[in-house]
Amino acid sequence: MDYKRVLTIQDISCVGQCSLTVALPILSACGIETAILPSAVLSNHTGGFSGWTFADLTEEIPKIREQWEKENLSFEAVYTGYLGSAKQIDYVLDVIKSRMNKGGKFICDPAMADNGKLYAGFNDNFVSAMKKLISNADIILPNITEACFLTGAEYRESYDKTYIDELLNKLSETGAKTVILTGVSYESQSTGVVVYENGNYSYYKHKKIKGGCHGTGDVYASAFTGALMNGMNAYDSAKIAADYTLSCIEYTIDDSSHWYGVKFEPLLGELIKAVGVYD
Ligand code: PXL
Repeated sequence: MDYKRVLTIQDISCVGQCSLTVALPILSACGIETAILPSAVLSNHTGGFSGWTFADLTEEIPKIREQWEKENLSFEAVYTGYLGSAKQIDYVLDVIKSRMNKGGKFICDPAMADNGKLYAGFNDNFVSAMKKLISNADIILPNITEACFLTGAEYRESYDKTYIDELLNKLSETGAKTVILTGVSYESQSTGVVVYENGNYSYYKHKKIKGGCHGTGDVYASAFTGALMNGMNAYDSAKIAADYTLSCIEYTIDDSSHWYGVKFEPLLGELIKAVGVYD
């Protein structure tokens, strides 16, 4: 397996097991050199805590890009997650255009919403900027809420295959080449991911655990990127990421004191094995 350098652009939530504190260890465990570009620094994430500090790093991004240009530092893939401002999105696109190797993959997790609502601090302006970002992506990993904001589709708690197919068609029209739609559940005991690529849909269904955990979208996108960078195709990467995320939720769900994230670290060995880092 080649040794690859990936850049991930998302926030540092100092506490809370999301974004860079999840992406960096997961990608490293997958044997990938991981460079980071923090979009913002928060004391903790915004999902469930009563408050947080927020230092926006938007204006650092062009300076960092210019310095990387001087050093001729480039990346085999760029994986973006939670971004700090709408303005930042143009800067992120400049980084990708300038620093991603030819033939590299841009993987975009449009992390901005869940359960029918935008995360605190995001607005329509941010959604418009995110639409522009996904139109440049090779692979996008929205959940259903994000898919609705990105396409203007109505958000529904319960739905059928026709609704999901229409959502996927609309998402593919945005310009992203491959769509991985997460959290697609047609029955109460199961959930899964739909992989849409070259006009074909594949559904990977797995057990559903009652009560969600925070940060699982970031665990999922990071494990997906790790598997993909190890040469797996999109469907196998989506499946490995789903199995790993499910294990993390099962390992955490009974510990009510751990409501803010999943205990993904003790299960990294499982992911390393599935991805075949040592094969
Ligand atoms: O997990 C997504 C995420 C990332 N970063 C911050 C967040 C959230 C979700 O709420 O608040 C700061």
